[in-house]
Amino acid sequence: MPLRAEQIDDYERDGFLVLENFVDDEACDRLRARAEELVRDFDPEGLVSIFSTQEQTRTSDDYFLESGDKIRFFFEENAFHPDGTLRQSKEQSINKIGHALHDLDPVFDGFSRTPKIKQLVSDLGIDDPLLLQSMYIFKQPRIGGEVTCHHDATFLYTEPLRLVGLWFALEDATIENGCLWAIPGGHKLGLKSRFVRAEAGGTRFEVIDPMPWPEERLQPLEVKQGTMIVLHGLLPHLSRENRSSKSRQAYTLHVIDAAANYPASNWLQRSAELPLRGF
Ligand SMILES: O=C(O)CCC(=O)C(=O)O
Repeated sequence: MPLRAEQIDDYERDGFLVLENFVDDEACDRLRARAEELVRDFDPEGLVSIFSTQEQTRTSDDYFLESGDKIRFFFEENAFHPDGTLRQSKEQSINKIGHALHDLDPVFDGFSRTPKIKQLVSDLGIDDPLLLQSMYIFKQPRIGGEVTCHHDATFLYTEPLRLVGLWFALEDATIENGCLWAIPGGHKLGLKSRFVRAEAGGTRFEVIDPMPWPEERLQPLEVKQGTMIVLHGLLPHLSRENRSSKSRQAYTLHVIDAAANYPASNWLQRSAELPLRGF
């Protein structure tokens, strides 16, 4: 069903849209089960690539930089004891899987490429969509890390900016287990920074506007499983730590418009073997 005019107005005013019951429980369960299988089959031997948006330089290793067209696993920052052993089971230590699940895994492909999502993206004015990035985010019980305030355009910049983030709640998301928070209307504040590949290797932030985010304007987006939150590429949002005993699993998909330029300086790049595709 196409978006109603008032929903498009809300999206343009607030920079986000909360669509309850967008996916059914069966689809959520299927995706959760597939993620569980992928983690079960993942052998972490020799790999300690810890993801934290607080300290991006740490992740500027090849494993992260080459993950744009792969299925790769990133640990929670607090997953390890000082001696390098895991605090919790492997299954409860992974922060996220990224960044090409939607192109490389049939179950994720099927979840991501539906007529309903295609219609929604078209309603939001993305005429020639390309599915750029996917992430499965676990927000693990007790050690689920904070994602500091940012907008997605910092990481997935296009000229002009044509970026939509789709965030699917695969479990109920509450303040307690680390739901999203967003600044309504904050997408009108303009681009703050870009996360780019550094000339000397690795990555760096290119700061455009050093003003801090008006975090006092953040509002929690507590949602039920099956809800999809649409995020404008410039919308400031975050999620806090999860200290609760429940995970808060979510799947995100980022869509750009083929008509916009995707700079070679963006951190996330694809090899010629796996070009971006639409729906
Ligand atoms: O799911 C989360 O905790 C944060 C996700 C997020 O901010 C993003 O994907 O940009």
